[in-house]
Amino acid sequence: MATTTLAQRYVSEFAADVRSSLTIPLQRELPSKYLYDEVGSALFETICVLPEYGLTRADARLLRRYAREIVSKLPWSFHVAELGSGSGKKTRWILEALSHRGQTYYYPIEISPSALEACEKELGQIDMVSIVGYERPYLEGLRAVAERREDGDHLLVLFLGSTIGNFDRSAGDVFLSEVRTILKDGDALLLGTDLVKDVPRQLLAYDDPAGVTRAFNLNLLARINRELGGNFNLARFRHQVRWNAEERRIEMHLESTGQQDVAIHAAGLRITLAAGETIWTESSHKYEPREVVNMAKRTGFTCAGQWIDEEWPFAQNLLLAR
Ligand code: AVI
Repeated sequence: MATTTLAQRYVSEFAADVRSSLTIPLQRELPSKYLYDEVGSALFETICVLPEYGLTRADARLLRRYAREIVSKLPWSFHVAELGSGSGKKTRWILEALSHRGQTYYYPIEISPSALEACEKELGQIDMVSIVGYERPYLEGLRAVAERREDGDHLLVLFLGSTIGNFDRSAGDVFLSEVRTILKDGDALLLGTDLVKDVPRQLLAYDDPAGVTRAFNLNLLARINRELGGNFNLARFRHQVRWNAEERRIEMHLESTGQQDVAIHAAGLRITLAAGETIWTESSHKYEPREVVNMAKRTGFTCAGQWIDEEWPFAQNLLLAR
């Protein structure tokens, strides 16, 4: 009997997700997690250095300036688990601040092996810090980290870069509650959240003049062509960015510039897009500082501190598991 390899299972999961999301009535969608193949991840790294996208710099600035103060709110020594570490650059400040208290274990949790490797290279040299990477999805990795700890060890979970904003608000609550069930009383979560700011500035951050975010968005169609045998004609799609005031979120769409047929072989799918119809590819929710305090309460945490960047409204929120 033929066995299914991991790679085959992954392709069929991707194909099934593409099929179900592209056939949603009224508004077609594609899941934003598929934006991050090797090309998409490289484009995202470039987005992070764009002058119009201040989010990543604000996140890093806060950690550089306040890591010691943040860590001073934690009563004992902590091991650190990071959900989606990326290259790990921003994490240095927190690890350095914690390592003054003694040996610190750092567990980056990442599905991308190349990001894990980059992270180990970047942070491997810090005195008193030992790194053990987990190539797993966030919650699965966090469970594995929590299981290996000894009685009396405390965990600080990092969820930086406002990745929480890519979840719908209700899914964000579910995710934080799940993190909370894995943690013990006295553990902590440092959560980065991008804050609501003036609309033109927010729109420009997702529709930069150099077209990097446009390429990031279109790469999702290119990826479907490459991996699932799709025939999207990228020249017939426009990158569209909207501010949804009611939901307080940026939405990225791909707009079909004319009526067109698309076939995706591995998904067994044929669709016709109307002129002006869009495929919704990502949401990026923005928060009010107070809202994060309430979100913490609803999901089993207490907000022990909030640090806000002046240049680009963004908050680091220290949440204690109570
Ligand atoms: C990863 N995430 C927090 C980014 C954001 O701002 O929502 C992804 C991104 N999409 C377009 N530009 C950046």
